Amino acid sequence: MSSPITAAAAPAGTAAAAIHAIRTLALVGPAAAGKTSLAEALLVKAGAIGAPGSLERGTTVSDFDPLERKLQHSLNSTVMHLTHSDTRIHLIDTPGAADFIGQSLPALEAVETAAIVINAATGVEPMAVRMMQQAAARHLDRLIIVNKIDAPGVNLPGLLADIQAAFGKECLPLNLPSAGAARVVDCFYSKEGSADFSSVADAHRALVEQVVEVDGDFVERYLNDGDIDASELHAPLEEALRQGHLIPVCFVSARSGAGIKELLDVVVRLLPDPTEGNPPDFLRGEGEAAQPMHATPDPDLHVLAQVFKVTVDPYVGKMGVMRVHQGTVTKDSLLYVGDGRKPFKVGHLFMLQGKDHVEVERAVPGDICAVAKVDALHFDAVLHDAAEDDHIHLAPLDFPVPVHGLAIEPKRHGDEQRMWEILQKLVDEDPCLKVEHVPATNETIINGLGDLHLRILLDRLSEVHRFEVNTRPPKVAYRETITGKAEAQYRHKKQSGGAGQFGEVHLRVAPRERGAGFEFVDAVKGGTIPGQFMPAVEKGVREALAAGVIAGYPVVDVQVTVYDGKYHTVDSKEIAFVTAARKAVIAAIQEARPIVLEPIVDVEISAPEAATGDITGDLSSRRAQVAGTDAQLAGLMLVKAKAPLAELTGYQTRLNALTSGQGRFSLTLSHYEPVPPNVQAQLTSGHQLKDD
Ligand SMILES: Nc1nc2c(ncn2[C@@H]2O[C@H](COP(=O)(O)OP(=O)(O)O)[C@@H](O)[C@H]2O)c(=O)[nH]1
Ligand SMILES: [Mg+2]
Repeated sequence: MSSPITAAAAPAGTAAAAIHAIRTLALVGPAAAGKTSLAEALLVKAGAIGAPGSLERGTTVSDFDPLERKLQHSLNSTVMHLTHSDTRIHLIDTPGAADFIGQSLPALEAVETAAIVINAATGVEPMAVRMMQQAAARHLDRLIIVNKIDAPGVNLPGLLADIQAAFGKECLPLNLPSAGAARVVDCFYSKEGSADFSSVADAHRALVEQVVEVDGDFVERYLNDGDIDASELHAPLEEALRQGHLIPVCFVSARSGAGIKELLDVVVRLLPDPTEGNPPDFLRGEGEAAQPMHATPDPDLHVLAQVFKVTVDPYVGKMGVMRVHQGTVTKDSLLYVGDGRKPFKVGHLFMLQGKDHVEVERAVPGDICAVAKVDALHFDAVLHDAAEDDHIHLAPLDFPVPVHGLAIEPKRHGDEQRMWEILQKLVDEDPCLKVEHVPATNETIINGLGDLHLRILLDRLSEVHRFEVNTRPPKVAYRETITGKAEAQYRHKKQSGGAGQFGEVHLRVAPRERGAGFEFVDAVKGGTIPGQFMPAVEKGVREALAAGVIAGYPVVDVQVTVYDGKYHTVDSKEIAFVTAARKAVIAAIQEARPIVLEPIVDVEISAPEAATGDITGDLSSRRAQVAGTDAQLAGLMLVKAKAPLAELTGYQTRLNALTSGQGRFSLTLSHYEPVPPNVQAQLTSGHQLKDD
């Protein structure tokens, strides 16, 4: 079946040649590896900016946000571009802290190559491992950049061995540090030169042998001739990168400038253009029925672009940053947002240089550009110019589920609506932030990935939006259930003036399996409650269960069987049966050995090995069951446990104290369990049923 997206549309143009002169690169990896500094060094070397800015003064192209300046940390991804050897390079700098992975992961949707930046001074860190895995899962070409080779006391040969141990033997240097890391020497095109360790000849041979392996003909030639000139290896090299059969390693110092020019050359000469990477996994259709679909990096086809970043500025409005995968976007383009029925006109098209916008005429496949003031834009939206094409989307990213909750309310009464609107904007910018209203506890909860994540959100509320809020730990979403069976009946009878109210309900309650939910059974025989009143009976039962009986939390996992009752031809009204059913079920539950259930979560704590004993000891005092510990890279230990969520209020503060701020943890809901008797006594004491 031919679709308008894949059928040729616009007349053939000349932009095709331009596509081969585009490269896209995301700088990912741990915080403080020097990604932002590296981006700045690359921009300066290529002449895109005059002089390097200063991280300390907040004048770098990336890290321009006032909060980034205050914290000296990237919090957002930043899009930049430069030109080197007539090739346009789109660069995305990303934050390294795990709490901001909602900003760094989407960068992988916009590029052919993920550059994992490793800090030579601290070695292979967990974030490098995580991003390496995520990039592999997206079938991206991968490049390792070892930064800070100038730093005192670094052991670069040891680090290279660690990199190969962590990511495989396919991690091979394209260049080697030389002259005491003052510069680097190429070992792909050349076979000689002197390096600080290893040898250029050995590194060259290792590279060529790895590259030819993807093509039998080249293997044969190599075996016959003993060498193949690097200039002939372009095609197999691209293939090796696509297959992950080669992960090149480059050495640089963003500070001294060593290896920066060489890195630009590598990007232009060896990294894939938009036609040479693995095509992104687009899907067409919904759910199970979705079919894989290929975007073709051809400027003359219909437009297919994907929004991987949204910013909502209080003054400029909503801006969507997109990667063009197919077709050509111009200021005159009419683009549909996903399944939307009304296209918007692009109007102004920008390329970004950090916070600065440069207006451009067109963007072709491989380009990263932005449109502003389009409210319908949202993270992950696919933009296209064929009205008939529906449900095109990229395979979703593997975002962690945010469960660090904080209850939030406006300082000023009556500002609830405005708070909700501002929160919605912040949530729009970060796929790992969620805001929800929890009816069970009547709270607005913001959920993020960690303490820092939420702290930044609150800073933004007050500093950017000038909105003051109160926060507190969210109430724990306890539940109630029963452990025995019971029966009860209730007659509701009221005589007021002329018409009366009459309804009588007899029912039984029985426990159901945990997680089985609520079941309502109508076992009335002989019309003692006429069928027309059964919905009212069920409504009364549901109302009572939702409001809770012994502690004010929803009652779950019960079966309620209504088996008898009485009615009155004149005075029976729906409202009478609602009330009778509510009172009957409350009475029955009170007799059925009711208990309170609490959420139990799976906790995973990553912390320095030395703190393991303190952490497990502390967990035990929180009624947790430690399930095990796993050694991780770089002296870290992963502790897994199951714990009552109620015991983890403010846990990050405690973990910080136990690990000098090094510990991180994540939570996921496991199941519900009865609370211990003393906790139950606490939760039920003073609870009063609402009477009417
Ligand atoms: N010695 C040395 N320090 C560097 C280098 N690159 C960055 N830094 C420093 O490392 C720290 C973190 O840099 P930054 O660019 O913010 O790292 P990011 O978190 O990965 O973006 C800053 O203090 C930089 O000055 C380098 O090549 N050598
Ligand atoms: Mg940074």
